[in-house]
Amino acid sequence: MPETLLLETRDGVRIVTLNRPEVLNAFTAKMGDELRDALREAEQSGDVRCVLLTGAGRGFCAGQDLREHPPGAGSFGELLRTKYNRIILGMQTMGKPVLAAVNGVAAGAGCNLALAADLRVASERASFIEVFARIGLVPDSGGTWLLPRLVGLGRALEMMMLAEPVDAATAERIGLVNRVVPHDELMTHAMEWAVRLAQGPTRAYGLIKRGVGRSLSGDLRSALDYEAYLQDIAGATEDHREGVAAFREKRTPVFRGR
Ligand code: LHQ
Repeated sequence: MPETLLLETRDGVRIVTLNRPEVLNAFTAKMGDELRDALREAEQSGDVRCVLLTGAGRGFCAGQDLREHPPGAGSFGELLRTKYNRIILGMQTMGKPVLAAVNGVAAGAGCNLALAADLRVASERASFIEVFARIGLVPDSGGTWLLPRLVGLGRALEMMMLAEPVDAATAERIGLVNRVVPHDELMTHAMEWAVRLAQGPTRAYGLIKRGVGRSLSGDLRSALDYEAYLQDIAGATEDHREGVAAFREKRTPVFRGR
């Protein structure tokens, strides 16, 4: 049993709750290891077809626990390479959808953790802070790559340099989150999407992630080639056959993630 996370599986959704609410779920090395393991396990588990990441208490995640890793305590680069980077890549390369239910403040690496999810549903109490410059650091955990792609260069640099909180309504307006919902309804709304995704064509979702991830750093010709390659894989899945059969029979498809 992890010490810093709560894990639950419902309707094909693995709910991963960061659970250090007294410090707004700030990251320790232990939490980094446990989250990496939880993501790996979710990826491998046949019972899981969607991951939902959220935080306990009033915060989503306040980034690195500054008490555990004060200035001079060791190499930041090493900490990033061995903990954070693996989590971010684990989420982005997982062949299953990852949804973040952002319940409160998401700061520093915690903000970028939310950005590394495929979709974000936010409480109206959520806020996003690329807090790094406040303490003389640069955004890490994928922030420099993810944020400009989500909100554009100008807004990304504003968030990174001024390091001010972006409230939920603004986050929705600039495309930082997909939906904002009343705080008390956050998990209901997030689970609606998560269950829908868990019942979807999992292999196709994984291939969509690969295609979009690759296209962001290539040209149109390469994207077209890669789409053709991915479509051969998707076209050979059981879910594709089921989708077409359901269309012909005028019924709802039953996808099995195969
Ligand atoms: C915390 C933390 C925290 C410990 C709140 N640590 N206790 C990666 C690798 C290598 C090196 C460095 O960095 C990284 C990535 C990073 O993430 S760097 C960025 C680290 N994070 C921050 O700088 C954020 C620090 N926190 C804040 O600025 C505020 O707490 C925010 C704006 C998140 C929320 O403000 P409030 O809502 O006013 O809450 P609060 O400040 O009162 O926090 C509540 C408690 O949580 C408080 O404890 P206390 O015992 O006083 O009640 C805070 O000390 C604690 N806490 N963040 N990162």
